[in-house]
Amino acid sequence: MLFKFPSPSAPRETDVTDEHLYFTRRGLIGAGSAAALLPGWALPVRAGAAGGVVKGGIALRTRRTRSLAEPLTSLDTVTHYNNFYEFGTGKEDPARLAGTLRTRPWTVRVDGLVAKPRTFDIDTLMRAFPLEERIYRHRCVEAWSMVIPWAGFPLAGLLKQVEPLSSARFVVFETLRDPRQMPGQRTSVLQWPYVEGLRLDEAMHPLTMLAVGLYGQTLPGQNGAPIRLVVPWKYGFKSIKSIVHIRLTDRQPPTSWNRYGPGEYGFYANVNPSVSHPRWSQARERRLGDWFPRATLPFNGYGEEVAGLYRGMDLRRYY
Ligand SMILES: Nc1nc2c(c(=O)[nH]1)N[C@H]1C(S)=C(S)[C@@H](COP(=O)(O)O)O[C@H]1N2
Ligand SMILES: [Mo]
Repeated sequence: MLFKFPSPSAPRETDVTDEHLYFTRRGLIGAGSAAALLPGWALPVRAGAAGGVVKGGIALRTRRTRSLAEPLTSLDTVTHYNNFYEFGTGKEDPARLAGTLRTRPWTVRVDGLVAKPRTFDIDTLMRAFPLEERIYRHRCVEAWSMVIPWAGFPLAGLLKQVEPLSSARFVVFETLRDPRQMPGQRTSVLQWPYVEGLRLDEAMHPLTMLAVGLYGQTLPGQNGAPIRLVVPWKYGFKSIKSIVHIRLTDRQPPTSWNRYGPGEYGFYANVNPSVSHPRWSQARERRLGDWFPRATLPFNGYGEEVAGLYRGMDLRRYY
């Protein structure tokens, strides 16, 4: 499927809220209306953003289980302002270059300290777990943020199926490594494959999800097709894309950005306005599409649900 977007000069609908707009228009997605996907009020962040395409999107059946009373970031921004170093270090590189990523066939191996290691086919996974739509804040360590309607399922459901052993304490995630499909892997800007990790209790938390879609469609390549992690109270770099391997272990694993800059990017990476990055403050952020910065919230606003995971820990030390 190929979507073309209306130009930014198309009429804006400021008389309805974003959610209302999205969810009423959503009904039109099945009918193939491109306009159905674009909140018309959103300010483009790209100069002269005259449209763009998302290739290969397929409408997903989801049940909305979590919402936010904040405007959504436009689909155009969500799919054209990305970090995915396998496809270049520029924000617009992934949208341009991720077309070479082949997402079928695709399997996710889940093994390590589990009673029942398994290899899941992506289509089996998408059928096995009821897909939920969850609107989450998404906050990059670079101090920009978005609000995204993800489609996916809790990671806990998948982990329960493989039966973690009592010795398992951490979960390791790995992105596909294939320099033929991922041109950025022909450079050594990061060590490949991209790896990430969570403590097992963080991985089992009900907010932690594996996303297979956004805006009611399957994930575009640039956003981590066909399956990526979403941990809304952590900086965006924890949300590893295009996952092929999940492994349970008893030791805190290395992570790509921590390897790259141990003094700059910690293992925990919880959004924390009071712990600055060594080169810039984390107290504020710019919501893409907004003019003015806003205050960053502890745990990205999810503190009520997740602060208990870190009780008694010095979050300046475990950043
Ligand atoms: N495999 C892989 N996953 C990745 C990255 C990457 O370079 N490679 N970048 C991370 C960073 S820094 C961010 S902010 C988010 C961006 O997700 P988005 O492009 O969908 O907004 O993806 C994360 N996941
Ligand atoms: Mo990021």
